[in-house]
Amino acid sequence: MKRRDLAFVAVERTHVGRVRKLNEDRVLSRTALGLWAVADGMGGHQRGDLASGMIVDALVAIDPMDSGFAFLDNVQDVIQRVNRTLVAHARLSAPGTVIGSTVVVLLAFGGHYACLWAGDSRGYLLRGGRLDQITRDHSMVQELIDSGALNRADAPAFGRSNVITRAVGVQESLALDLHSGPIEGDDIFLLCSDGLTGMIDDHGIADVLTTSQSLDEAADRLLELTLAHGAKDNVSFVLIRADAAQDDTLQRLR
Ligand SMILES: [Mn+2]
Repeated sequence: MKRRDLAFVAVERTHVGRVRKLNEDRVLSRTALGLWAVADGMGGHQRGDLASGMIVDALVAIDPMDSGFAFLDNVQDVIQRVNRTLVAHARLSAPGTVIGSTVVVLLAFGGHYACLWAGDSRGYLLRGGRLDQITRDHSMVQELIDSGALNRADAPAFGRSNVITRAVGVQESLALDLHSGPIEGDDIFLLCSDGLTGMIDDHGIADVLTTSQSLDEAADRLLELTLAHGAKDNVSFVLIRADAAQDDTLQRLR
């Protein structure tokens, strides 16, 4: 079997939006390492940008690993360490202080991906023209949908759409969810904060991704569309495309 090498291209955008004064979202793009992330500091909480910034800073410091397992382990450790630091920090602050952030991370290693998350920042995969959400929100809305108390169709109109049930920095023990699988050539991954998905539905996102000529164009259009819809929240995302190297290119390189 021929070995297919993958190369990645990524673009990212982060914008304060049209209503908020502070951008508490942070994005990370370390394409050479195969590591990308979006963190959304929790609005309404004190120092949300501190929490999202700490997550990204910790991921910036990760060294290359020689196995996918070690890589994933390391990323999980780093986020758990930030969680402990934030929880300890909050304890030293005024009672009731929470310094939290959502996180969604994508790792690529040896032709496989792993997506880790906590909260309602999402990961999507566009493959063969079809967009699938590869994360599951840790939110009140998602829990109500899962329990059958709320129809998915009614979810956008549901008032407490911003209430999340899991985040980094909120509880002593943090469970990060994980979704993983093989990467195929032309796969496009999207990591985003809820400032994007709160303004554009999955069909709208898929339409932009499937009709843009480049990742840059897709990113520009996603941001423009979000702003045109009112951008009530900070909006941040990373688009990552996997390109399969051509066999003849590999031949020449060898
Ligand atoms: Mn948000």
